[in-house]
Amino acid sequence: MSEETNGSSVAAGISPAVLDAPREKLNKKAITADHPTWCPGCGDFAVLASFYKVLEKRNLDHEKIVTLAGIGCSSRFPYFVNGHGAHFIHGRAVPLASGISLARPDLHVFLFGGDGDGFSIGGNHLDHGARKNINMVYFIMDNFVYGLTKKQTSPTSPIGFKSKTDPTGAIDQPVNPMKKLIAGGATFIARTHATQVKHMMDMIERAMDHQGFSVIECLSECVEFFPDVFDPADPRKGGSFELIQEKKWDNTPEDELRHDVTDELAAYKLAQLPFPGVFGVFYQNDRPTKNALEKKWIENTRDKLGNATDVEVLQKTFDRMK
Ligand SMILES: Cc1ncc(C[n+]2csc(CCOP(=O)(O)OP(=O)(O)O)c2C)c(N)n1
Ligand code: SF4
Ligand SMILES: [Mg+2]
Repeated sequence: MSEETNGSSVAAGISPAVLDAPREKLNKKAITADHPTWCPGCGDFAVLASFYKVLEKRNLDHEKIVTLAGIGCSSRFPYFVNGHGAHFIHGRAVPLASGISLARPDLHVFLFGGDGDGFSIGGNHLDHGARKNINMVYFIMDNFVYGLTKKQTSPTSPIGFKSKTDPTGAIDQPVNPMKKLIAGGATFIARTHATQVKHMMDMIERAMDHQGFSVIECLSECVEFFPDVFDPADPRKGGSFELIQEKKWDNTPEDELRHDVTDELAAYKLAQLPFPGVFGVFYQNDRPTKNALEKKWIENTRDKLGNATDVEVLQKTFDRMK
């Protein structure tokens, strides 16, 4: 167990003997909460199933799992996971998750939401979470529509999409999620499809293993208000699920053509491809997280103040303001 884990557990009044006792392997029954209330056939079911599978596979400590969300059909996610969680204000899940991640680095912070939540009302928060590189996994279930509020144009709706807000068809240029995330400074950026469970699981695991602001855009169909829109990337519906071929660094001529995930410009080029585009990891970068930088800054400050406690550091800061 890490020092951080011990520290927060002691603060929470839990004896280390209890935490170090052998525990049962995490299973689906333990992490399943309420019965999902999505429409039958909604893509979000497969995302939840993949998430359960990853939690089971990775056998995370149950009390370390936190799922957070804004508002939307997709944002109901935390209701269905038995763990710490919150269904927060529309578009404001990134700031909530940021505070939790910075204050409790021992927790696994997972954020779920929709295209409206992430790219419209929460678009600005997304950019700042990304540039600060705050450690979390943010899974965006993109259905190209506002589902919960019954079919308004979303920031990812294609031009021409007829909705309650655009009865004659959308006229605004949609957001390109991959370009927005690369430009924003996210350090792990991937794209997947809700019909491809193995691929979704792989992307979630890689995002979890990355230290920093990890975002996955998942095309997840709203069968009610924008059916069949993702069929062009679903092989069972005649489409093609084209994977990014990542460099293997094996010095072969084929490798020259493969994608270097650390190459920002190459990631932009992939993001330019016409719909349905390609799937996999677009970009990954090992820039220091705000969690690590802030921890160092706090330690230095404490050191300068003669190993002061948190309360003493705070008091001295207030004293300086007088
Ligand atoms: C501050 C605020 N503005 C607007 C709303 C209304 N509202 C709720 S969910 C939503 C959009 C949901 O779309 P999305 O995030 O794409 O999620 P989906 O339902 O499609 O999964 C809106 C506009 C709200 N609840 N709070
Ligand atoms: S309205 Fe659409 S996004 Fe919402 S639960 Fe139904 S199918 Fe899913
Ligand atoms: Mg949506």
